[in-house]
Amino acid sequence: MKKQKIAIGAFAIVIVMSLAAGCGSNDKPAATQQPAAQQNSGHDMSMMNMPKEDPMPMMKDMDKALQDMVKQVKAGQTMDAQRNAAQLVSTTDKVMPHMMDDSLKGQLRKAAADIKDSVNSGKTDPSALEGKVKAMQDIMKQTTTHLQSMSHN
Ligand SMILES: [Cu+2]
Repeated sequence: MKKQKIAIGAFAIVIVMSLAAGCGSNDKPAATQQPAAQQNSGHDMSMMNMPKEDPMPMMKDMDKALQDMVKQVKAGQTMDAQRNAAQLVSTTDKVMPHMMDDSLKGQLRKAAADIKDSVNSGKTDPSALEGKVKAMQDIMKQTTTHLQSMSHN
């Protein structure tokens, strides 16, 4: 009986220790990464007050929202299409602080807003939307190229 209790006690200590170690190892990389990121952001990033995050996944989210939205408009799923149109605009807003080309920013913002307005009007003609989607995709391509010209650590 006593031996069993000791064994359980020892087992519990091992679990607690491994949990503590797990937490510690999770904290450490985050703590050591931050000063490194600040050092690397000595040029454009700090000047522009950019959020310390990679905008490339945002471009992927934007592309996905756009593609899903097109499918939903074609399928007559208006509510879902409107949700993705809103998503499209909000990802655009997230990417904005990373862009340093005001003209391109304006184009991107306008293209996303045009699509959202069109989808929100409820009577979206898929063929009319096609032109706006093509314009958006073209601007997104330019944005990706623009963002790749900067370093994001
Ligand atoms: Cu940036």
